[in-house]
Amino acid sequence: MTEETRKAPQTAPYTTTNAGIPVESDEHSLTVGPDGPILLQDHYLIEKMAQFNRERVPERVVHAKGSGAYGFFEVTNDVSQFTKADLFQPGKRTDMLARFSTVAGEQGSPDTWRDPRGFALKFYTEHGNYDLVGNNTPVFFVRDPMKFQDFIRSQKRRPDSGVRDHDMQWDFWTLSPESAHQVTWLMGDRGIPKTYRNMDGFSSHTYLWVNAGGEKFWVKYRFKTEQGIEFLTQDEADTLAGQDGDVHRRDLFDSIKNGAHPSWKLYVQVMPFDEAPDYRFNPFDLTKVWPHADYPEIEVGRMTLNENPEDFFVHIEQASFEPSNLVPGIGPSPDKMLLGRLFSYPDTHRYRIGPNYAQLPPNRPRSAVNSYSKDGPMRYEPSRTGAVYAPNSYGGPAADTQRFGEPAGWATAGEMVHHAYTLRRDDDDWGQAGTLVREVLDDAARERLVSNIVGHLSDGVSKPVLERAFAYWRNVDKDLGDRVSASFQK
Ligand code: HDE
Repeated sequence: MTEETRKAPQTAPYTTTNAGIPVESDEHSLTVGPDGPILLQDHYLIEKMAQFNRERVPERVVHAKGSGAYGFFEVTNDVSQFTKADLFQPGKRTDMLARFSTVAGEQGSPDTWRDPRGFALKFYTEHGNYDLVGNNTPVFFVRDPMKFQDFIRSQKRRPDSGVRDHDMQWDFWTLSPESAHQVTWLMGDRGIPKTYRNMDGFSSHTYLWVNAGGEKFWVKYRFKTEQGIEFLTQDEADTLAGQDGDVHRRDLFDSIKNGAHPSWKLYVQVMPFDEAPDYRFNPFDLTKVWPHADYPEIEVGRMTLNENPEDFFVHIEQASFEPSNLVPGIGPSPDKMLLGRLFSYPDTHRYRIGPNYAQLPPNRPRSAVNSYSKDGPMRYEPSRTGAVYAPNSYGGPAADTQRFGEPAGWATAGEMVHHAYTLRRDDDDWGQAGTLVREVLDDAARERLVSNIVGHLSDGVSKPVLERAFAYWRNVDKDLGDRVSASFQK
């Protein structure tokens, strides 16, 4: 006999198993007598334990801690002369999903650690999902995907003690001078935004845009926060890390719940296709920006986040962003990092979520899917094609290059080499970082930069690495390096 100790309120639904069968008890397992052994036939108990053991999927190998919301993107300026992508056509409004994140921390890590922030967007366009998976900084630490794995390991935990280690971080950075521009951003005020709502988002990479006439342009995107840029000092961030590790997650959720819908204006810098070969910086090098004096910002539209996820795991943890999701009118550039990412993201999703991840609610396109993919673990949608092979004579889908054109690409030729980019006139690793320090930061921001660097370097960095760090900062800016070094002579 089973016994219910608490009666369900009349309005509440009755509990069922995963198969919808009414259960006999929410609180007591099925036993032989009140004290007796548990029976294997208590299927509901076993289902509960087994389900619990499988509640987690692997966390993202980077960007594990994040928050997200749904919203929409609306076009406010006519950029159809540059791209035919449907989401950027005049008058268009497109539903979307955004996820913001820190990079190096795990799922439970504090939101206020110094780190770049991910700025991942998925637009549900008429021609499938367009994903723009950027950061809150316009540049990155390395420029070749070969170094990404090493870079991330230097930022994560040591294999022996399992703790993070500033010596590893500075060792890698100072041996990789291309990191200087991004590390300058990171050590400055933008390294800890006040909330996810108070930061800008960048494509970081250069992308290719193609208009209806087939003309090509190179573009960089920037989403400017309409809440204003605000940041936390190191002390404020450290205090918050102890008090409320989820402060940014809470802020985003509560703002949207309370009707304060955060928004960002999108601008692009557009470079005519033929200007790339002679531009003074390599326009595809992810450690460089295009100065606004060379390529001014052009308004495109506004994104607004107005809907919290109904279930965090379903909609945010399982959200799968991939730079390979490019729609007609948008293509990749020769940026080596971007090309590496085209492979890496769908690969991680197949491992982390499963091969049918694209069918889950946050990832499911809102336009028709007529692919020839079929079956596999946890398949949810039936195969949509009448015929399961192509070509076929039974009316199955057929690729339509007449309508959508050839893939957006560029011509290329040359020997196969393992080599760095060819240097341009103004290409060096320190120049743009130095300009940021001297021309963008004011005195107070420079002071905080010095103090943040010194604080970071004071935490377990070995003598030889420390010496290299002084040289690194002197290369960025002589005065800055001298000030950092002087703090250690006191
Ligand atoms: Fe990522 N990155 N990344 N990344 N990245 C991932 O994908 C990777 C890079 C960025 O909210 C992973 O789904 C490689 C640059 C964001 O779900 C993984 C390279 C930029 C997010 C991966 C890069 C980013 C990720 C981990 C060098 C800014 C979170 C889990 C070639 C422009 C997306 C996952 C979200 C996540 C690989 C470099 C941004 C492992 C190989 C540059 C915002 O696939």
